[in-house]
Amino acid sequence: MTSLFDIIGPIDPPRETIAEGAVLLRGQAVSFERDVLAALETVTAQAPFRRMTTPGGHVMSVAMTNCGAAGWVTDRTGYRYHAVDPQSGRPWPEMPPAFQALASTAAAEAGYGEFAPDVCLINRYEPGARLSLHQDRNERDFARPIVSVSLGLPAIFQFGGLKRTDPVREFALRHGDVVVWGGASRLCFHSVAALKGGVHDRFGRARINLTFRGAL
Ligand code: MD6
Ligand code: FE
Repeated sequence: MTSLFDIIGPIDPPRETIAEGAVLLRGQAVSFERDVLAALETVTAQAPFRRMTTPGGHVMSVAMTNCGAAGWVTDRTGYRYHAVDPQSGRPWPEMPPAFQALASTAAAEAGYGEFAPDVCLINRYEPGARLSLHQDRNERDFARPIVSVSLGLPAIFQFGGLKRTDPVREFALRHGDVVVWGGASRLCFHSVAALKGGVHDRFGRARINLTFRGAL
């Protein structure tokens, strides 16, 4: 028998603590969507998405760009934040006001007041793209949270512990969901499973993830 659950899909709580210091806010970005999409177009016109190379020599399946005072980059020499886009030789585009508003509103909602990010790393996943297990540890201090916004196609986010071998829990992140992540879980290992196919009505065959950081 078909239940209402089969028709409308899973019902998630609007707010879920996924680990100590990490909060998942369902749909938090939806009301910012129009302005964020317009700002994203401005940023990517100046600093297009590109697939970077890891220090180990692999070309990443996720395409990336940045805005803000610096950008996260990787090449054969390592991972780092850099004030200049290596592709254009110019500073990264400024952080759009709509991005700042979304990040600080979500951080405050999650209990991290006064969060003013200086960097936004923008990830684009097309079907098959994935992000392998990693920690975010290129930022100067780990006291500040990261605000992570999911737009477009859904993805499975895998969240582990402080050791690479710790078990992971999985969370479906859908359009508009925001994870605010800091405190005791700031250095937890995490990954994104290979994106499934599909078409989103505004973002097409892609998932866009914005991660706002205090990096400098
Ligand atoms: C993504 N996110 O969701 C990849 N890192 O596409 C991350 O790697 C990430 O969401 C640190 C904090 C939050 C994140
Ligand atoms: Fe990460």
